[in-house]
Amino acid sequence: MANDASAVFDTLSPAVSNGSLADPFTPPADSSLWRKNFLLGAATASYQIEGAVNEDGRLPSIWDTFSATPGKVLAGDTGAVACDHYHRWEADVEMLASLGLEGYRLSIAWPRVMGAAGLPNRKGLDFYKRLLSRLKEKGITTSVTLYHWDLPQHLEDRGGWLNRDTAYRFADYADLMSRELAGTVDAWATLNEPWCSAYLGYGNGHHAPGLANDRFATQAMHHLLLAHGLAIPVLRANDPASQKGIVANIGRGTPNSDSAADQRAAHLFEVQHNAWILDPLLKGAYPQDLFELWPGTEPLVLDGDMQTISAPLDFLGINYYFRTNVASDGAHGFRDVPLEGVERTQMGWEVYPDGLRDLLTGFKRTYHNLPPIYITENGMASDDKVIDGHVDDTQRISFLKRHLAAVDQAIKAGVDIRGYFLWSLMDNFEWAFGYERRFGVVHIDYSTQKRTVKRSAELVAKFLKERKARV
Ligand code: IFM
Repeated sequence: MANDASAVFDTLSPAVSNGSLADPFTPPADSSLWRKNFLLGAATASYQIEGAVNEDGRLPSIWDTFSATPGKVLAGDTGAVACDHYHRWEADVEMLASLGLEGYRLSIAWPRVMGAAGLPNRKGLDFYKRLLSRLKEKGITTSVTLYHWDLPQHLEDRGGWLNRDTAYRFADYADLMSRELAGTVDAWATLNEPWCSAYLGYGNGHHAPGLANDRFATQAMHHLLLAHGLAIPVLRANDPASQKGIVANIGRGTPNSDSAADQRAAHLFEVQHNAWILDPLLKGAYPQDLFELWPGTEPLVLDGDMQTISAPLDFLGINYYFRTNVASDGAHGFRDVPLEGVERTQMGWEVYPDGLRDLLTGFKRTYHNLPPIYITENGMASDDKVIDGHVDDTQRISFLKRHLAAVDQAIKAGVDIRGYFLWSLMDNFEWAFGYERRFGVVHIDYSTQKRTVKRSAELVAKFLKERKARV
């Protein structure tokens, strides 16, 4: 974890490094965040930052196809260039290290590293080998996600996640990656946010591949979770020293009133967002309430699948962003009732740190085998502008402080939380919202690719430097 402390601050503004700027970020003295073994890092994902979609033998992914389809992505943006990280990775690693960030969560683009016949694409693999080796040289803990939504298009052409065979192809991919990259990866996550892949990709069509059918969503989810379960033993065999887990996005649903119907609606919201993924992983069964919400959508499950899916995990990655206030829809489900007068981000998402604490403590009560947790994503989008060379992202600073306080509260309530990754290291391609929504702690000028460290990143760096200096 040992970044060279002297490197920290190299990129920081004098107001921060000489202490003349008021510090609205640093956690209070009794916060668990001061523990040196609490990992603090940043996250990105391949399609959102790499660009270079046609280089070195990379094959098309479902997001190349989807973003090239008119009307699917705001302003017609695509990931073709993104942050040009494929070419600028060395400078980006320097930036990460100069901020003192201790961990980096990245994802591998499956279509960059594996051909349609399952053979390795050496040039693509070499990119990740160089990147991961450099991160290790810098003392940065590496957390690698195998699937952050960029499914090879040739697999989608054969049914994608609706085809059970895709789960076996994923296990082959996990096998190749863990044989090639063993020793440079501290933690492997199989999937990022299967809820988004299954529901947004196959249930409402807002994400690639753009299909919209609840029955498709539950079957795609089953195959995604099966892919995860098949990959875990492969990763264990090939890279025994690393941690293995999965990353789930979770949502807080609160009832609009005390009525039994609204309470039930909030329960169903959380079943659909959380238990749909966590129950199969941690209890080996789908929550039956899900099929009350979506009658007749039970996936086809073969003998042994649920045991495969519920193989023990070394960690669970949790991504949290906001809560949703809901009421009964008068039938089987819930409807959103947006609250007035609450703080929101550029995405329109409500800022609600208590939701993170409440969900984490709730999971500890619900799942007796809850693995150690990493917050693998948390952050917010704001319409950040560079003014006189600086980005004053005051809302983000406050957002991060409050969510880290919620993490501290959950730790103090007994939840085993080992680390936190900011989403995101840099502004990037925000899926259906293109480049308009800026989640980074580093600003990207997409016309020049200039990186500007935002105030939030400076304050995180300042805290990390102080923590490191403590005896
Ligand atoms: O940008 C995404 C990321 O790819 C997955 N989790 C949510 C982020 C913000 O929407």
